[in-house]
Amino acid sequence: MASMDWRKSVVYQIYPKSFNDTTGSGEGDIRGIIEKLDYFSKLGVDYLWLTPVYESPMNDNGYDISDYYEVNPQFGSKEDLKELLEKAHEKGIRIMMDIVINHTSTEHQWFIESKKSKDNKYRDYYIWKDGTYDQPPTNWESKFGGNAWNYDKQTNQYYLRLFDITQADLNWENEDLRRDIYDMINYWIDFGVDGFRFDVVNLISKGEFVDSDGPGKEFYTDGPKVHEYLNELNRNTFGDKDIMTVGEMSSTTIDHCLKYTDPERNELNSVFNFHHLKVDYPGGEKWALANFDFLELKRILMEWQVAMDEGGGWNAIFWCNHDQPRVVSRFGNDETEENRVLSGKMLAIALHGLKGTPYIYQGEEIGMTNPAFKRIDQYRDVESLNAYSILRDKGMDASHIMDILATKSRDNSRTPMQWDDSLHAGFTEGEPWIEVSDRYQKINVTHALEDEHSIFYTYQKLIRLRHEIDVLTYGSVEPYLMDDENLFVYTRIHEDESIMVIANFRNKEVPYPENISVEGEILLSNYDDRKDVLRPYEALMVYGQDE
Ligand code: TEU
Repeated sequence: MASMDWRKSVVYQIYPKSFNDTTGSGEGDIRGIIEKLDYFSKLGVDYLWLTPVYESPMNDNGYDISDYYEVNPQFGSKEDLKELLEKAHEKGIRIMMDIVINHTSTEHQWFIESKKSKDNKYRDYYIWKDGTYDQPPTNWESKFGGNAWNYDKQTNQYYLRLFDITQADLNWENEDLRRDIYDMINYWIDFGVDGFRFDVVNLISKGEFVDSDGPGKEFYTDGPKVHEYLNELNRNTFGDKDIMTVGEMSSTTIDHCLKYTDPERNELNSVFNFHHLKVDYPGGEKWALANFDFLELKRILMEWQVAMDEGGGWNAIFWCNHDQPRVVSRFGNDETEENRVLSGKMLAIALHGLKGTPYIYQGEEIGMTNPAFKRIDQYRDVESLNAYSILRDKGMDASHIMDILATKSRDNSRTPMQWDDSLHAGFTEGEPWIEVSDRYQKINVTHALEDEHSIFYTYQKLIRLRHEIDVLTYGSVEPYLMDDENLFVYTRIHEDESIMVIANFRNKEVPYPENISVEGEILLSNYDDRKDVLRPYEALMVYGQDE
C-alpha cells in the first residue's frame, strides 16, 4: 500500500454493533463492514477504526474484554477480520483496532484467577485494597456513577473499577501484566492491523490511594508513570512499525498531550482530548440541560490548536464518537431538513479546516441526528441507565431526566446506521438491538448519494482537499474574532499557501467581518453563491496563494 504521511490521513470510526447486520441477528457484524468497503472508498477515508470486537460479555458494548485474542462471535470470526483486512488493503484502506488496557472484564481469565485468593499469580494484575464492608478504600467515584471500588467477599477486599462494576482496572505496576499486554498487541500487529486507538490510556498509572475532595480524577489521570509506560509500550510493540496510534485522553492537559505526541519521546502519534465537548456541561455537570457555550467552544479548540501546533504535538480532531451525542443536533440545528443540511455542512467545514487527524463517526457524514427517545426502555447504555436511577434517587423528575438523556446520552450516537428507507433503515433483516431513529426515511445513505448537494459530498470534498492541499496538514493556525458571538474564523498558513475558514454558527444573517478580506478561491461552501452578508450557518473555505 502506498505509504502516505499518516498526518494527511482521515479516519472513519465504526461502531460495529450498529453499523450493518448481515445475519439478521439485529446486531451489526464484521461482514457488514466488508460489504460497505466501496462506500468508504467513495467517501475517500484512509483508516477505519473499529471499536472493540473482542470476546466480551458486552456490558459496556465491548469495552469490557474477556479475551483479547478472540473475536466475539456476535461480530463474526477471525477469518472475517482477516478478510476485512485483505479486502480493505486492496482498496488502500487501513484498519485500526481499539485496545482497552486500562481495565478488563471481570470475566477475563486473569480476573477470575485474581479473585480466587490473595496469593494467586494474577492477584496483582488488578488493584485490590482493604476496606471495611461499608467503607471502601477511597471515596473515588466511578465514571459510570457510584463508588469506584467494588467489594469482593471471597477475599474480603475491594477491587478498583473506574467504569462499570464488571470492568476491573489493571495494575500497570505489575511487569508480568505489561509483558502480557505487549504480547497481545504484537499478536494483532502480526495479524495485520495498521493502527490502534488506545482506550482511556492516560488512566493506567494510578497515584496515591487516598480520599479526594472531588471524584478522585487527580489520583489517576495522567498519572506518575504514564509516560514511562507509554514509552515502554511503544518500544515493545508498534514503535518501529508503520502503525498509526491515537490515545483517548480523558480529562487531560496540553502539557501531557505535548509529551504523549512528541515524536522524540516515542509514545503515541496523536491524542483525543474532550474539553471542547464539555461546553454544554453547566458547572462541569454532564447530566444537566444547557445550550453550548460558543465562545468557550472556540476558545478551547483554538487553545489546543495553537499550543499543540507550536509545541510539535498532534491532535485528533472530531465532533462525534460512540460516547457523544450527534453534533448536528448538539452544535447545529436539526429542526428542519434545510437547517440540518446547512448546519451539518458548516460543522464539517469548521472542523476539517483545523490542524490534526480528522475522525468521522459513522452517520456523521450523512447528518444523522439524535433519535429523541422518549422512554427509558428505549435506552441501552450502562452509563445512561445508571444516570437515570441515580438522578431518580436524588428525586429528579423522570420527564426532566428523559429530556437530559435525549441530549446527553451515549445512545444518541449508537442507533443503527441508516442505509436506506426500507424497514429498520436497511440495517438488519431482524429486530435491531436498539431502535432506529425515526427520521431514517429522509436521512439515509441512499438518499445522500443520490443528492449531489447532500452533506456526504461536503465530507468527500473535505477529505480530497486534505489529501491534495499541504496547508491543511502542515499549516500553522491563526485564530480570529475570538469574541465574536456568531462566527468561527481562522487561517492556516504553510509556505506560500493559506486557507481561511469562516463559519456562521447561527441561524441568522451575520455581516462579513470588516477587517477580514475574503480574497482567493472558494474551495468549498454550503451555499452555491455569495451574498454581501453571511447567511444562516453559512461556511466558506477560501484558498490563497502568494504571488
Ligand atoms: O470512554 C472514556 C470515557 O471517559 C467515557 O466514559 C466518556 O467520557 C463518557 O462516556 C462520556 O460521557 C472510553 C470508551 O470510549 C467508552 O465507550 C467506554 O465506556 C469507556 O472508555 C470505558 O472503556
